[in-house]
Amino acid sequence: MGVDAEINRQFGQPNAGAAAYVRRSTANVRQGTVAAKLSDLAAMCGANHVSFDSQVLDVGLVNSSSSPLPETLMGLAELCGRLKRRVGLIACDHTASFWFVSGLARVRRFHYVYLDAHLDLGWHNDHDHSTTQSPHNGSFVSQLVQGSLVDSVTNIGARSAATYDPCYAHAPFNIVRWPDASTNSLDTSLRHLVDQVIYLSIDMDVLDPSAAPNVSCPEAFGPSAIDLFRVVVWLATHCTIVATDLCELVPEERLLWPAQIGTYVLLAALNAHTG
Ligand SMILES: [Mn+2]
Repeated sequence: MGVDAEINRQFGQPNAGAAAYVRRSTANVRQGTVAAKLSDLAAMCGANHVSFDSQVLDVGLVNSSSSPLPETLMGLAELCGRLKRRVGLIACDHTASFWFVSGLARVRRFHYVYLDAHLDLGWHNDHDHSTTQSPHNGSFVSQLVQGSLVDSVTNIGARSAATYDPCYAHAPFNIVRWPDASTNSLDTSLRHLVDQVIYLSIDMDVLDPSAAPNVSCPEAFGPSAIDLFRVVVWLATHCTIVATDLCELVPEERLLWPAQIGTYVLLAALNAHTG
C-alpha cells in the first residue's frame, strides 16, 4: 500500500507523491514474471537456494481524508497484524515508519531493522528535544527506542558525518556500518537477528546516489543496488519479516530505475523463502 502525503518532514527535499511515482515507474513489474526476475537477482548475490512467491496484492494508496494520517497508518498496520498479513508500505518521509510500527506493535513484538545512511536519532542537534516533539524524519528512531515499542533496533548503512558524532558511541542499539555489511560478513554482523521476527524499514538514501539520485537526503559512498538486494535477501531468509516500508524517494519522472530498485527490494523482502 502507498501513502502520498508527508507526515512530518524536518530534513531533506520534500517528496509528496512518492508512492504514485513508484507505481508509475514500475508498471512493467508484472506479478507473473517478478518471481523469476527476483530469483535471478538472488543468484547474482550467491543465494541460489532462495525462491520467491509472486502473490502480491496492491491495496492502493491510503486516503486519509477522514482522520489524521498517523492514526490511519497505525490502524492499518494493526489490522494487517491481526490478519497475519505481511504488508509493505511505500511512503514519503521516513516518519511514516514510526506510525506503521506503532500500529503493528499493538499486536506483536518484533525487532526494528532500518537501512539508512542516517541514524534518525537527532541527538547531535542540541536544539532537538525529540522526546517532547512529535516524531519527525530526523529523530523518530529515538522515540521508538524510548517508548520500548520494539525489542531491539539495528541500523544498517549509517555513514553520514553526523553518525560519527561521539554522542552515538553508546547508542542503545546495533549500528552495522557499510563495511561490515558489504562483503561476506553478514553472518557475523547480523547474527543477533538470526531466527528473529523483524520489521524492515528501507530509507532509500541508504543507496549510493549513483543508484538513487532522487532521494531527499543523499549521502555519498553507499552501497550499489545489488549490494542492497543481497542484504535484504539475507534478512528475508535468516529472519521472519512481518512488515516493511520504503521511504524518502523523490518523484522524478526522468529517473525510473530508483523506483524499480525499491520495488524489487521490497518484493524480495516480502516474498523470499528457502526450500
Ligand atoms: Mn531515514
